[in-house]
Amino acid sequence: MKSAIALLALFAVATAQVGHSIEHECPVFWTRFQGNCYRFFGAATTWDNAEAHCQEFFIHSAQGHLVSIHSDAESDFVHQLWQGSLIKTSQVTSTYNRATQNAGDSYLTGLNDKTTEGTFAWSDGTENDYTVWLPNQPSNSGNEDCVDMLDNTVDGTGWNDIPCAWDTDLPYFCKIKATANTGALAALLQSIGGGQAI
Ligand SMILES: [Ca+2]
Ligand SMILES: [Ca+2]
Repeated sequence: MKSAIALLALFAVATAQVGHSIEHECPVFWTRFQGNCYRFFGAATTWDNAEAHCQEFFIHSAQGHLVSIHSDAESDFVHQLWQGSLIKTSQVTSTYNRATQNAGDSYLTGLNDKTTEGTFAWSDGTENDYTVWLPNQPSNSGNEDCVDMLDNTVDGTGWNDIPCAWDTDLPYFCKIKATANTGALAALLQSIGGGQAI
């Protein structure tokens, strides 16, 4: 324990002296924001299928889940990523039509009240500490236990609880914790003369 504390102290000093910091990395096709990685999936599906797909991704011991949102900054970041990922209807050449299938103006989040009606929780287990519900939502109209982010000129921008297996499948965001850049750590230790593997 003492050696671990000593190493942490050494690293803190070294970081300050050399002016480096540990970077966090995301896999290819994932975009980092603060300590997490995000990825948009445009193939619309049900909430359960989307969550299962997100859980197939791992970075070391971290497992992916549908996106959780904890601040205006994070919400804005995901929103920008979403807008940058959307295909305009005019560019869709298949019979799949995002506009008529309502998939162009919303995406699934990990928020749900599947376990206890009215008690919402994130599928990644993080704290429920931020909300951006649309007016009069959550409504649980006809049993709605999953939550999407909606953005259109009629409803506005915010969350709405919807059926988990809707008649309209939706695209979704996955989120996973970024991994520390161990290469940067090794280079830093080398630069201060402590090139031993840890
Ligand atoms: Ca509900
Ligand atoms: Ca609703």
